[in-house]
Amino acid sequence: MRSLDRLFETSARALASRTSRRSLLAALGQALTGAALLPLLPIARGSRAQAADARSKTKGPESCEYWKYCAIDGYLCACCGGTSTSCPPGTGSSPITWIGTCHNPDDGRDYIVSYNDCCGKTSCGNCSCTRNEREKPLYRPSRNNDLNWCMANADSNYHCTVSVILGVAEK
Ligand code: ABN
Repeated sequence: MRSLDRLFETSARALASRTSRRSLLAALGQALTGAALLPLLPIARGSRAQAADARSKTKGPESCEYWKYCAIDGYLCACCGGTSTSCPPGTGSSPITWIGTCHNPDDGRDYIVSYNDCCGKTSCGNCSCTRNEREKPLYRPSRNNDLNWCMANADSNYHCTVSVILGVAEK
């Protein structure tokens, strides 16, 4: 047991003679700085960016849950070769439309949105989306959106619907 004590004492003294207080403080400082910088490593930021990307895909222009579609009734043009604001090639926008007011959760504002039908081809059939917020039943025809807004076009075939922001709704 005494020889074990002596062994530890000798090695502790040898280490103390080789290590200064300054080098001990420097090592401690490096360890603390490293720990503080850990959350900034790209791995952490990458995983957060991936989660945001996945969220935007489920609630983006090809999803019926997208905020701009709150009063839509039709096929989403974003799933039919167009975008949420432009008609697919070979179709034209209806001049008469349905108007809604939708809340944008990203900036907390309400926007006036026009739902134009795209006309000139038969029904697209992709991404059917019927939300119709604040719509009234069919017996109030002027407040009902279950209409083919292509009725005034030369080719009244309905293909899909776009949603165009007209402005911010004033309170
Ligand atoms: N506004 C889209 C639509 C077209 C035809 C019939 C009902 C709704």
